[in-house]
Amino acid sequence: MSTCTTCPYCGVGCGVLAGADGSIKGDPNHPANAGRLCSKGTALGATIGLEGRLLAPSLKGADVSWDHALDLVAQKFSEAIRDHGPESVAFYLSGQLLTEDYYVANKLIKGFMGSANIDTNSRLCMASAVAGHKRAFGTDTVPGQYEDFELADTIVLVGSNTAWCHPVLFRRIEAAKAARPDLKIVVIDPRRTATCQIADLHLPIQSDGDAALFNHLLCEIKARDLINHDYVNAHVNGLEAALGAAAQSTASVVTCGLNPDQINAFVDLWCKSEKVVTLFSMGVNQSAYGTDKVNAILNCHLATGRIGRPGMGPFSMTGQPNAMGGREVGGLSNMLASHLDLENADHRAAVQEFWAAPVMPEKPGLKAVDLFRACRDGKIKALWVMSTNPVVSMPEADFVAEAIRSVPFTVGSDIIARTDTMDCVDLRLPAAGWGEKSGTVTNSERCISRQRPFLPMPGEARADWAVLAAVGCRMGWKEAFDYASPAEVFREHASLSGVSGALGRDFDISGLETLSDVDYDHLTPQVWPIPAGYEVENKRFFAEGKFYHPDGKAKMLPITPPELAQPEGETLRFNTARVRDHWHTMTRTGRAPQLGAHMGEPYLEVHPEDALRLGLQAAGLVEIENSHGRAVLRVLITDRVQKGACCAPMHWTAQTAAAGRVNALVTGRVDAVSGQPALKMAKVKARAYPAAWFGFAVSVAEMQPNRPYAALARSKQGWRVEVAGHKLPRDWDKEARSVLGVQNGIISRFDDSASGMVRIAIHDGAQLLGAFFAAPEPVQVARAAIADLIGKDIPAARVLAGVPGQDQPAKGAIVCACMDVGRLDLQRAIAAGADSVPALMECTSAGTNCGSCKPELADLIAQLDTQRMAAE
Ligand SMILES: Nc1nc2c(c(=O)[nH]1)N[C@H]1C(S)=C(S)[C@@H](COP(=O)(O)OP(=O)(O)OC[C@H]3O[C@@H](n4cnc5c(=O)[nH]c(N)nc54)[C@H](O)[C@@H]3O)O[C@H]1N2
Ligand SMILES: Nc1nc2c(c(=O)[nH]1)N[C@H]1C(S)=C(S)[C@@H](COP(=O)(O)OP(=O)(O)OC[C@H]3O[C@@H](n4cnc5c(=O)[nH]c(N)nc54)[C@H](O)[C@@H]3O)O[C@H]1N2
Ligand code: SF4
Ligand SMILES: [Mo]
Repeated sequence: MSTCTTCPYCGVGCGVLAGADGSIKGDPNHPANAGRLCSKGTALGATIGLEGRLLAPSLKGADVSWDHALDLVAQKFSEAIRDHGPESVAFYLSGQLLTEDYYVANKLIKGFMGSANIDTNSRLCMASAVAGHKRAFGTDTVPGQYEDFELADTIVLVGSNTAWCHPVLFRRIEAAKAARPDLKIVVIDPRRTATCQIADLHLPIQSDGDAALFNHLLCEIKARDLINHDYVNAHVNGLEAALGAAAQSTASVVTCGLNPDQINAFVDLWCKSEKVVTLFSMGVNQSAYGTDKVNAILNCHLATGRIGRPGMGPFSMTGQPNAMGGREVGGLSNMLASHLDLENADHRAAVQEFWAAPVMPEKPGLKAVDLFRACRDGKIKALWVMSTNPVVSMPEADFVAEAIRSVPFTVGSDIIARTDTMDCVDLRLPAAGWGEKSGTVTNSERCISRQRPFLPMPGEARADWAVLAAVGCRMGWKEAFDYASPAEVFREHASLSGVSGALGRDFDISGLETLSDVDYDHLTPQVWPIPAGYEVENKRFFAEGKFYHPDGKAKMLPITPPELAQPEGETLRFNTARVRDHWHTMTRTGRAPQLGAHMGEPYLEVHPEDALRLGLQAAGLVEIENSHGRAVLRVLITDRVQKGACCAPMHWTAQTAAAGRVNALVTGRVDAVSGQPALKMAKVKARAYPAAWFGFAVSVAEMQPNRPYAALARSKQGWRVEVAGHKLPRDWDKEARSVLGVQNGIISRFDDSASGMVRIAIHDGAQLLGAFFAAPEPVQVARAAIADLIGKDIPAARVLAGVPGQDQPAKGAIVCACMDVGRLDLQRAIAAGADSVPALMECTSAGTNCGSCKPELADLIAQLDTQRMAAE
């Protein structure tokens, strides 16, 4: 028997069928995925074990009862409000909370504590899209549906690595293109990402060149007489001002890093297809000019009336599973609830009456970057962080750690006992995780789906909504927070949305306010709006105007593109991104061996010419530094990044790497309108890290990342680590034991004088406890094969050889996480004649499960083709 639930990772929001035994399948009946899952979704079963879980409340390291913990939170927040006013308390939350959790948190702090200091990691993610939508539409509405990608003639992906970050939507686009090769795909990204594999056109734009490019497009729309005057006259203000600003900035398109042919090809494609979808994601939002970039894109769709009809429109892709739900409950410090405005007195009065709330803040609270600054300045006396890891994910991450530590009373709610953030808080509260908790999430196309439990709550873990409600009750507001179930919370949320609907807002799900508990349990995926009393046939917005500014019209904005930062002297532009198989700070994906094998280390992509200039060696180490912090990363030399730029993934933490937390170097510079930080735009100095030795080790014990360079990953039977040191140890046996965390057992050792490699195996009887390889150069051993030997009865000679047995050819780095196929396996198959993706899939089985690695398979074939051509 399996339970029908929703994936807890990205905003595609795929339906999952989960068994209590950990079996995971895509739900064929979910409209988002129709049975598909990506590598992360497929591996969910490997992440639900109890390893590392926080199982009881703990105060400064000592377990305490829930009663004590809840009383303490209620007391500390009450005292702070009494002594220092409501602005002295704050919540920092997450788009990974369920709507029910989020609703209760927002109600508690805004309506009852009287503070608007509630912000969330969505500030780092969606805030510019929200602000851009509100400026243009008068509300934060994503007009389109996923189906539009299948109906479009041109799809433009701006600042989105869809292939890795929204893989199932990418699969849908891929399938649409296979069925209809005329469907054109454009990727606008400074890097050549895996997404470019299906692109007809890749525009390697300079970072933040987007507004200039879309302004230029707007000029061309006018020049080619493509302005939809009927639509604009009836439904849009601001055309002339927007055109004027665009005309003035025509020169700036020259500096956005593209040549005229590339620009014209893009303009031709966009102009020629009425059915054009422009998807945008973090390359647009995470910028000091993010909101302007969003409006530059929306301007082009409004001017042509290409919005809200099948196959066309702007599409802001949400990142987290419930980023959209967070917007619905008004989880940000400048929102109210149900898409109502905090600064609108009528809206405030309506919500206050609905909640029977004693107080209501009239001014927006602090946005994330300012919120942590206020913590450091001593203005915040009590802080609650829930379902997010800001010590890793916020800019100026070292400062954020210090800021959290300096608040007199801090609470962290997480499923994991030790995260970089949980290490900084006073009181740790164990949360029920995915598979244990119950509620709803809303995906990028406004589809509300249920997350249903299929596992018992472990230890003393509790659902986040229940913990928040219990604190509300203990603070004296029992009537408002005495919820019996998530269904009850959901009904109240739906009912409040009816108030919002009556005030003429877009978010209305009051049709769900009368769901019984049983109906809620059986709720099938539903796209909003869902008003009470009638069916909305067309789930798209704005085809017939009806915008949410007071006059019902949309607004085009005059956009002035920024002057683009040129690299100065030794500095490189520092971009940050995601990898295919890891989720954010890896607290869950880091537990699945198959996911750690794709990209096992924190790395820096650098252009070959920069690598040469800076003396960086392939697979060597690089140290990057600026006034905020430093990191040491593996060098990955590639022309996928531009000269003068570099890029690192955001995922590594102090728990998984020695110096891989790259947000220590990201500045807290924010967009003036949205407050979203420019997470993709720091500057760093880079130099080779002078390692005296490099090592690779596998152990049955959980190792610590405690060498100058260290990156830890889960392997099937134990742990694997990449390490390096800046001084040769005097005693290699001791060093090996220390790295491996194994003090017992017998050491066997082989020193290879030719290569300078030291090889050490530790056995307990016949069982291999650990293996350690070190050399003056990055070590070359068959990592996957050696990791597979750990914990087994294996003779020392076999381990020390450092090569796989004859029955087991070396795999190389894992490309297909589902079927465990490595780069070397694939290269051998290509050499043997598999010269297309289907052929490679057929003979290696790579890509045959979730298909997330297909762009990489195509890339490998292309690389070998290029090498062959060069050789001929
Ligand atoms: N595998 C995986 N998937 C995820 C997540 C994850 O952690 N792992 N996280 C989820 C979340 S919360 C989010 S928000 C989404 C993010 O999804 P994406 O936005 O696709 O992810 P990123 O890799 O952060 O950034 C996308 C691209 O923006 C480019 N970029 C940087 N600067 C600019 C610029 O100035 N202009 C343009 N046009 N592009 C630029 C980068 O080079 C990068 O390739 O992914 C979701 N899905
Ligand atoms: N440099 C750089 N920085 C970035 C980004 C970038 O592109 N570049 N992207 C930004 C974006 S878009 C985002 S969304 C953020 C994401 O950054 P974070 O939100 O900090 O990352 P996560 O690892 O997803 O953190 C979620 C935490 O919640 C815990 N958790 C899981 N389930 C539950 C639950 O049910 N209840 C509770 N209470 N806790 C739970 C997890 O163990 C984990 O510790 O990072 C941002 N930071
Ligand atoms: S695309 Fe992958 S990570 Fe995103 S919801 Fe679907 S299965 Fe989960
Ligand atoms: Mo995000």
